[in-house]
Amino acid sequence: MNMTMDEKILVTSYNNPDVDGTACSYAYSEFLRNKNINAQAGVFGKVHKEAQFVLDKFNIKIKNAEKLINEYKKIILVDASEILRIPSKIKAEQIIEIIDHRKSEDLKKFPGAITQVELVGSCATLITERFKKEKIEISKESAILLFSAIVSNTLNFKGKLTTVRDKNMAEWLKEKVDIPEDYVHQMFSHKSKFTEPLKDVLLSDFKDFESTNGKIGIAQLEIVNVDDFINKNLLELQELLQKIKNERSVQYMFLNCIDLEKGFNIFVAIEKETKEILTSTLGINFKKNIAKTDHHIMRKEMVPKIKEMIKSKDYAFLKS
Ligand SMILES: [Mn+2]
Repeated sequence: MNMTMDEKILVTSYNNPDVDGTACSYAYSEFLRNKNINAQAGVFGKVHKEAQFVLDKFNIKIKNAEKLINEYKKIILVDASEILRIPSKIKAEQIIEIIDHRKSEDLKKFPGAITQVELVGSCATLITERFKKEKIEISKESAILLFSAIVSNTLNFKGKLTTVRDKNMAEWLKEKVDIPEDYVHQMFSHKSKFTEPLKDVLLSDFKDFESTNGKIGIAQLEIVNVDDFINKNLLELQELLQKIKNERSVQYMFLNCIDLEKGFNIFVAIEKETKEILTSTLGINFKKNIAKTDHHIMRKEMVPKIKEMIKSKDYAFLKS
């Protein structure tokens, strides 16, 4: 890649990035500056609660990309590669590089970008590997952000998408910065305390996906004490799922609640078809509107499987 000091480059992620998107933007821009490239990190929208926790706790500042975007012609996307989800102020032609850890069918839509997409647990792992490989000194701020991102994205290494590379890079980062004893518990507990209305909580990590039979809408929560949370809020959660389903014109709507400290998820779904699809895709059993797993499963793991299941059901329907 031909990047010189006088070309300003913005490193950013999706709107309202999680701790991975935030950490990668921050750290990768630092990595590039260390290589004499004029890169700046910026975030669009509001960072996730967990990311805000890390920023506040370690007094780290990251700029608002809305205010910067007009100054930049060249953009690097980290932890992001789906064209529909990139901030609207960015044009695909502006993207010169993409680093992500999820399969993307959109890479060809960024003709000017060099890309690294590798299916590790966290994009922060790919960024950390670059620091290590090129022996570039890492700041404490970048180290704690990247460490937090790896822990968060891999569900503290319990998630199925965790790889040895994630573990190795987290270990490497740990040597670079003093991490408080119960830091992970603090971070997870913080993201489990809600002060905003429950609807905002659900929408803060809601994503929809196209399927062959309408949109799949998945709200995901990663918190501690999931059982308690569901017991206390079930009625309201069901109402809100229905509401969001209508507002967002979603065909299949459900909530995936991941317990960060125990090894299970609880799903909440309100109608029959969605429950059937989840049951046949994931082998879970619903009692009324609730199903519990015996392991963690994250949205990004289940989406391709659910899409396939919906497709095969369409096919069966067409045949009959
Ligand atoms: Mn990520």
